[in-house]
Amino acid sequence: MIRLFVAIDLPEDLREHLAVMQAGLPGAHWVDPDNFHVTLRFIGEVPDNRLEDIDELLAGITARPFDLSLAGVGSFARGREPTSLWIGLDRSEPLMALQSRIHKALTRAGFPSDEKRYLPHVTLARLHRAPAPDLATFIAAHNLFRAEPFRVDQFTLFSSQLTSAGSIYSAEAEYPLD
Ligand code: 2AM
Repeated sequence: MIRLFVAIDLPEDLREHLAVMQAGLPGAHWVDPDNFHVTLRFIGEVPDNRLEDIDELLAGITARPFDLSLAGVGSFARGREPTSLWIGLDRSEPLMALQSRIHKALTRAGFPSDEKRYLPHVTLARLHRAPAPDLATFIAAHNLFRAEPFRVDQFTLFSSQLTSAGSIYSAEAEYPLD
């Protein structure tokens, strides 16, 4: 089996920009900047022999390149327990259209996903018992964060290996937009 997801990679200068923010929050397990990405669609565990079908399906998706801007900070929680800290993105119609096309194609091909509303983000940290006041302070301090727009001219199929040292992501294939 292979664990897969589809995502947009970030340029190196933006990774460095985000890495500077990774400090000053107790309970934060900071994501390795090499692993920063905007997930478009989580696929999950599939038999290795489905990789080719998924590759073909993704290669058939067409879209024009577009610009994206990272802006704002937020957190996800399970119940009252915060689980992750993320950087948000400005609303982008081309991003939502690309996500929807990929999501529908995969669902039609028999790769289901959770039905949660798509909220694009870049995960900065996983949280384990981060004290609520510290999290609120971090979010307030970084809430006005805004980066220069970057050009999205491809998307990527990643595999994810779960190890005791964390997830290792590898690019399996890249799909240019043009
Ligand atoms: P996250 O960063 O918000 O946790 C690889 O796991 C990528 O797929 C992560 O970016 C993760 O988002 C995303 N993802 C989306 N749904 C997921 C799920 N049900 N399980 C694991 N990862 C998921």
